[in-house]
Amino acid sequence: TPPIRLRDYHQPAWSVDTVELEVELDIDCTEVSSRLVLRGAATTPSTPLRLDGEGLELLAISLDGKALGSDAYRYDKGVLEVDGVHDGSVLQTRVRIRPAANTALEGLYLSGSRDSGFLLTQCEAEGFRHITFFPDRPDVLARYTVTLRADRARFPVLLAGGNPDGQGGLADGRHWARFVDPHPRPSYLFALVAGRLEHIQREYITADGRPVKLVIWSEANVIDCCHYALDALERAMRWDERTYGRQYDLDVFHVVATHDFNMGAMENKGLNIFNAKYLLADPDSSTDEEYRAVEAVVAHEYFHNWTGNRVTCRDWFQLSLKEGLTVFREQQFSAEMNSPPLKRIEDVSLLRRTQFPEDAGPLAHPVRPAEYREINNFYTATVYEKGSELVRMLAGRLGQHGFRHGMDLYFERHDGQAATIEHFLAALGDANDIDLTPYLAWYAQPGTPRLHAKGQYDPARREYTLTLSQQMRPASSQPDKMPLPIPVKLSLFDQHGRMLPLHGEDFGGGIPQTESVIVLDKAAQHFIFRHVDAPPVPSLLRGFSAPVVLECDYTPAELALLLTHDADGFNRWEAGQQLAMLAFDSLQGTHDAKACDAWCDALAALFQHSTVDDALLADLLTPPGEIEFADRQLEVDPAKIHVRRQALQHRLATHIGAQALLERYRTLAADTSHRLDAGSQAGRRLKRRVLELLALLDADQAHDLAARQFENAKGMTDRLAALGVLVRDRAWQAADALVSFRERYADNPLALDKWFTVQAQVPGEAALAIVQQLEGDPAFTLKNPNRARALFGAFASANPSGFHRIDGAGYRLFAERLIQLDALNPQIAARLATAFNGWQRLEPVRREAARLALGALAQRQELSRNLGEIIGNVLQ
Ligand code: HT7
Ligand code: ZN
Repeated sequence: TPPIRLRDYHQPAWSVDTVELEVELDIDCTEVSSRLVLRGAATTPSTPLRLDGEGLELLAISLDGKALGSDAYRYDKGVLEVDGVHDGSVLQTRVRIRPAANTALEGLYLSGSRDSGFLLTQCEAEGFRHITFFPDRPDVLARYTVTLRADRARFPVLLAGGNPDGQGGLADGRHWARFVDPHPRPSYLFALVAGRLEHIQREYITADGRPVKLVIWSEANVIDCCHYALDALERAMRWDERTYGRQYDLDVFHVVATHDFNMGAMENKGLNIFNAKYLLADPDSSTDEEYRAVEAVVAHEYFHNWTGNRVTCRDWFQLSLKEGLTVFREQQFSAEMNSPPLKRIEDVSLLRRTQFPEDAGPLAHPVRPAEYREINNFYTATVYEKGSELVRMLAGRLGQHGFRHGMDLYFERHDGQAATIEHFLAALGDANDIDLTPYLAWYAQPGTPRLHAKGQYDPARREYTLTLSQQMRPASSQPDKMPLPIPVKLSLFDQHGRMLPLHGEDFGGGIPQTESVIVLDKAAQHFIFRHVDAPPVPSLLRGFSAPVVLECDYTPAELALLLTHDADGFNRWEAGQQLAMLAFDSLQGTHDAKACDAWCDALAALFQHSTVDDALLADLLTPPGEIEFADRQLEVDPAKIHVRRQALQHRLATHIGAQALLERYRTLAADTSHRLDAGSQAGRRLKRRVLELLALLDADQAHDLAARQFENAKGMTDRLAALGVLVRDRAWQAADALVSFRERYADNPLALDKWFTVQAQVPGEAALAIVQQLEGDPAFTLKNPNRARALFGAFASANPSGFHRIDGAGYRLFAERLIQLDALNPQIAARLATAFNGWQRLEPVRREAARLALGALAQRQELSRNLGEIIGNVLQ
């Protein structure tokens, strides 16, 4: 089938005013009756109505009250075509669907066991067509009334999006509940849930004084783990009122946790559904990082109520309109709730680990893709994370108040509409009288731009000239790339690490500032700084002001100066990362050995005279990951990268010294409480890093400490950190620890996932046998996405030295499992398969092995459209 193209977009010929759904729920056989009131946008009434419908057993169909004969409609290849429809027509259908047989987790499906599990839906992007016939596209906005009927004993709780509108009993032990949503919405936001669930709830009063019932639902055994999410939800609601003036707009807000979910969560109107991993939190089974993730995802889904639901996307090419914007809003929120520099470090690391490699290989696509075959494959780091970076640049360009005005205008203009990225830029621009259309190029061009910076000091004129230039590697599909507007936030430092006031035409009048933003919008530009007494050290791209790769030939001493003195935590970390890159190069002989010493000396000094907080220190002591190192290599040997990165860390540990590490560990370990405040979290983060460094110097000592930490840990953060050290080092204490962890968490799927992951991440050749053994564990199943990701995602995407074995056995095993998984759940198979991205840059032996495995996969006839598209693209 040909791809779907942005340039082929046409408004729908028919839209839908109202939808009335009646759902007779049953695990094996559910019947869905629908009544659609149709609106003819078509000028020609003869245009047949075309509705999407996948795998539906059509039981009855009528138009304007008359049953249709088989000559009046056609149902073939996922489309129902109906003749004789006119403006105001009423189409009624009744279909049968089979939730228990649905392993793809798209449409209506069963979570958990037949006896005790519950029914739920997932409709984004195109799941509604698996439930009933409908124009299943985001630009058809309709008002929904949903009536659910089911056996009361088996399905005591019945939920759908919108406000409750009655409930009651029926004959034969059945009952019903009705929900009405006053807000027109696209079909992808439809949701229902039915089963035995417990809840916690609280009343929330909006800024306007309206009461809203907030309810979180889960299976009974984990309902006590939902309190943190409820608190986070309330924080997010207040924040959106305060920051964007946005209030919640229904009487109830339901949130449901499931262990069977393809993604993180889903923002269905009034009925959010969450992967349990991002909703449940308790100290015994969740790490500090997971607590932060729960807060972030709860906020993200809530923020969608305005950026996504009230203003939705015209078509799926505009996906970043809601996702990039909502990720940005979540990043702002999380930074405010926690620590801005730590949040920025976390987000930029994620971008570099996931989006940069995506943008550098055959899966690269613009933030607004031009075409796709399977939209589910485009929920990518580029659409989400790079999309958020683009919004960040726009927000930076407009300033806090300008951005708020722009957002106000965007909501004012497009509330209740399906909008495009052009609409968004126009609203932001119009509210500020600024033309933002040059930023459209960022949405259209794939690839990470390179920003080259070169400084020159003229002592006679006391001038420093910074020359910035941008390059894009031309991708075959887009040979003529436009220069992009690249905002570069910068400061200058003197040799003592003091910030200099910025003088010059480019830096405004008035009192000189020490930080400024210049915008490079040509291929190259010079910027002149005046009254500079000595050669300065520029701190560029502060706060990561644009999603680019900075190329600047800093000396190790200059980077060490920034690492030691920059007052901004993010930039301090960034200088350390750049210096670690040079240090890494020095270990492979491609850079001056001084870099390694400079990195180690600067960090050892910071370690001793701790002038930064513990969490930032932990991040400073962590070099870039193996994937980031690989991203800079022309030819990648993952085993060598692993060994060199270990050697780099060994050097660092040696510089700090075993004694200093041990002492710091003991000091940090003296706090045995498990509180969630920032200070306690920071302490645990540093303790883990110190233990990891110590393990490189004195393995016996570190393993003893780790074993003790594992036994005495009060919470999951310490327990998992200790287990990680033991398992990765293959310490003799690891076996007992694994058994004890396995027993302790036998009934806790989220904790068991961590048990699988920690073992799948054992570096090097040993990983494959471990993964094979874990596949045989009774708790392993490919049917559960979290479990499949915990084992195979961790192995293939997060363990480069384990997956990329030189004999290709990692690729072969993984490819076989992808085939099995594809038959069950194509979305998850396709997502996991992206682990093959970048295979073309592997050294020749591994490259050939990967090519063979991928070639064999591509030959398979039975591949889903999801997996087929990823394999086809990766092979390009
Ligand atoms: N908007 C949600 C996307 C989503 C999804 C997409 C495809 C398949 C399954 C899915 N589950 C959720 C998630 C979000 O970004 O908030
Ligand atoms: Zn989202």
